[in-house]
Amino acid sequence: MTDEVEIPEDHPRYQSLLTRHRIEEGVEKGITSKQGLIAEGRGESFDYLLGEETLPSADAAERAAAAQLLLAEHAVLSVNGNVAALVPGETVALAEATGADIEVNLFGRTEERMRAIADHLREHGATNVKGLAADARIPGLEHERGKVDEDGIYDADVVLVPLEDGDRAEALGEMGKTEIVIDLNPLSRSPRTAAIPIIDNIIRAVPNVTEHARDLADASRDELEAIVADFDREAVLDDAERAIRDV
Ligand code: PTJ
Repeated sequence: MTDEVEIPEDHPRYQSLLTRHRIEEGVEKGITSKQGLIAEGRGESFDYLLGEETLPSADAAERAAAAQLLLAEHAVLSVNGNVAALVPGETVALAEATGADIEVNLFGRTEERMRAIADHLREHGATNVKGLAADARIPGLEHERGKVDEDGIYDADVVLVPLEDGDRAEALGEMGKTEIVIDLNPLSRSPRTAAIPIIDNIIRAVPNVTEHARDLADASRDELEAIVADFDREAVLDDAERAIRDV
């Protein structure tokens, strides 16, 4: 157990320290992998360069993501050890706002971590957590990493894959899924292969996609399709890269 850390809310890097603390707790609870700590450090450095705020271009991506999730026949939100530690309740809220399923899908899959994450999500209000059946495979990925549920990610037409490694993002893309990727690094392979890349911290991105989904709840299919059609993925990637270069 770590000592309980009291982070004063007026600390200039409050959000970043809180995020770090949640990841640390995730590791202690057996939810987050040690590699997840490294991923967090990488993400933090990009967030710092992006000004630790949602760029207007990322907000546009978050609105397009909401529209795409609402249009989906079967949307699935993929949850790994970092996502579970950082935004468990927020992920449940997004699933409720869009009618999406939640599936635990791990890079470093072990049955213990799968169970710990599913329990953690249930504690945060999830009623149906997929990923434990593991009765289907993502083609092209070796055994453990490729395990998915047949009635979950395997069947989905739209998948939200936050903080994903490039191989799996590519393999899911090759299965014909429409991918929404959340990743702070605009140069990373996963957002570069996504139909909708969201270059933002997951802590800000998931609640904002939910807010857009609630706002679009009564929109017609035509309106939702227009939002997706007008979305410019290249502009989002270029804008984030420019923001980092112009720091
Ligand atoms: O829980 P598991 O076993 O599925 O493992 C998950 C990790 C994240 C360890 C695994 O997928 C991995 O190794 O990922 P990578 O290749 O390190 O990529 C993680 C990406 O997420 C990097 O590009 C980071 O910049 C980005 N990232 C890290 N923290 C955040 C983030 N993006 C958005 N919000 C964050 N808070």
